[in-house]
Amino acid sequence: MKRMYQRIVVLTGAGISAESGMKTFRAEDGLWEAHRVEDVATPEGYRRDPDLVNRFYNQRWEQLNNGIEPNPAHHALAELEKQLGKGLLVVTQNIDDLHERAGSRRLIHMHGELNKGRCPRSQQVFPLLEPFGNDNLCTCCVPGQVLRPHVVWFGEMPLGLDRIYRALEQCELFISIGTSGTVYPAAGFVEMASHGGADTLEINLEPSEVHSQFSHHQTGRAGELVPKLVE
Ligand code: BJW
Repeated sequence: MKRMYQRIVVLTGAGISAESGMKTFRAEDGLWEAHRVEDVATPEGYRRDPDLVNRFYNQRWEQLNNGIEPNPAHHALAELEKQLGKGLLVVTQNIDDLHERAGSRRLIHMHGELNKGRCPRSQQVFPLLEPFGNDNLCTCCVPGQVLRPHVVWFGEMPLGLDRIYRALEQCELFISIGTSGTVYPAAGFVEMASHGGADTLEINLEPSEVHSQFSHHQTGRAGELVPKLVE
């Protein structure tokens, strides 16, 4: 890998954290099995019932902060960063911090971060050391404003897009790992990378919605396949 490509962009989705014990979204026993997407993944849903949305994220917060660990796929990407340095950018749709815990530093959380809260007035972001609730206040407003989850819901603008688009234009290889390819703009990254002349590789348990746009495919578990790429 290091010898063949000098500039690589990796997109990760819920599937890379599945082997660590985090639930994916669209599986039969997934996160949305018991919830309507409109209720827990839209700004309208949050305005309607913030307590429901806070409970949804708190369950995941508790899970993430109690015994979940990065798996071999996260560790392999951190190792790849050691080899390639600035040549690697990991873009994750996940809001867990498993890439950071494995050692990745050149990382963009395009859909936000579970361990952070955001002031809805100033948009300032704060670390969240305890679950969401009405007592999580910002320090940028007087009196303090209740923080909302620092996540990107449907209809909101994903984070870091300028930097992501620049990296996609310049990369020689684009790898997508563990994402169903159903959510845009992330599902459109393969097309952008191909357009710029990059090779493209999908690693997933099953073909994604944008499977046919990739030049190469590896079907199976990320925890087994990603470490082999980096060897
Ligand atoms: C394994 C595995 C193992 C399992 N090994 N694999 C038409 C065209 C274009 C856009 C739109 C459109 N209609 C509507 C839109 C906009 C909308 C959208 O995409 N809607 C679609 C439903 C069509 N998008 C937006 O609103 C976005 N914003 C936006 O577009 O702004 C305007 C804009 C305009 C122009 C340019 C740029 C922007 C915002 C999207 C926000 C998504 N937010 C969520 C919630 C975040 C917080 C949270 O975590 O709760 O993000 S939704 C949810 O889906 C979450 C995920 O990050 C995201 C993707 O899910 P992911 O990761 O793919 O998970 P799964 O479960 O779907 O798939 C897991 C995969 O792993 C499966 O394939 C398994 O097989 C596999 N797997 N185990 C390998 N061990």
